[in-house]
Amino acid sequence: MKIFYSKNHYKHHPDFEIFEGGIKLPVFDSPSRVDSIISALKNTQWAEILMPENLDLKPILEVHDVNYVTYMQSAFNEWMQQGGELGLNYQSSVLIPASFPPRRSHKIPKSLFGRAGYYTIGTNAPIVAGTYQAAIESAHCAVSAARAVSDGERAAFALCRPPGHHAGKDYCGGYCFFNNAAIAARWLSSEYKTAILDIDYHAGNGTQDIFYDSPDVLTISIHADPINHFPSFMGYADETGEKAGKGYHRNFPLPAGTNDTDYLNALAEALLIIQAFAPSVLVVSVGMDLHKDDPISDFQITTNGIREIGYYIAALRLPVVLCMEGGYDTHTLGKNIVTLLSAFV
Ligand code: OKP
Ligand code: ZN
Repeated sequence: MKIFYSKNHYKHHPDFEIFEGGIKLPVFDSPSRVDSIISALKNTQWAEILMPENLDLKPILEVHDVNYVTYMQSAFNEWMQQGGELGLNYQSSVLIPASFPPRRSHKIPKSLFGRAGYYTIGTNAPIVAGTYQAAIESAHCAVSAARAVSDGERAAFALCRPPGHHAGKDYCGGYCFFNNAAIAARWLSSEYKTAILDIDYHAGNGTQDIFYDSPDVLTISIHADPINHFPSFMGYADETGEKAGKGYHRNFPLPAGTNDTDYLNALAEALLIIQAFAPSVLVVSVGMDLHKDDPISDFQITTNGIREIGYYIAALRLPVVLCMEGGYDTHTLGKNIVTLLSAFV
């Protein structure tokens, strides 16, 4: 199986993020997550590890607002120009906004932190010097995997970091900057009927938002009930799309303690909806934070459950583009990814 990954993900390495209560914690989305996955993949007979194509901004601008992309490109350097006066250091500085727009406000202020607040949904998307480059190449991994599948591969894996499914057309949040899976799906959808299935533990609010009024791409997310978990404001069962997109989005919020059987029941229902839509290609947002050992999650899913999830999805017999999202237990992450991907080998 073709695996696309860029070493430049290392350039996105903020030292901390800010949790509820103002608690400053080391980032969960650490570069070592990718090390865990790469070393497990290297121990298989089937992983062919490749660099992403350089596709510049074109496929990204099919999903993201140009002013948001420009903001992402210049934000850190602008912060250094301002922060430099405060004696901050280029290597250790982090851009995190502290003011967010009131609902329905569409004024985009000129100031850096006005824009930062406008383009960010929370404190969990810290921007450092290498974030933009890492995020661009992460999106290129997704499009490269989409192209491999379009060229006839049964499945391809985009080892995206930073992840993408919380990023909307014009916002970052929840460790995500560009929505890799949405970019891959948009790229595919010009030629193929495309569906997205998001199995990350967190609701894929960005993906939901991007395709919410569109019937072209069916989007389904199975996740922890947002009543208790990030992203809090989206991911509820009654959100099913709007306008022409009505009926083309579905959420499956699941309770704390969800086990293999509970999860597979929800997945089976989701897969029936996908079959009824009859896509010719499937994009999967793969978050391994649904595993029982994940440090920020409360599902009880085992590695065997993950193997079953792979079999269930593979049984659709559709070409599949898998994009990495979350998963923060570096001890089990590599093994779980290899277990999931094995279903498509
Ligand atoms: C990104 B992905 C918990 C705050 C956690 C950020 C979670 C981002 C998850 N109190 N906030 O979907 O794995
Ligand atoms: Zn997640």
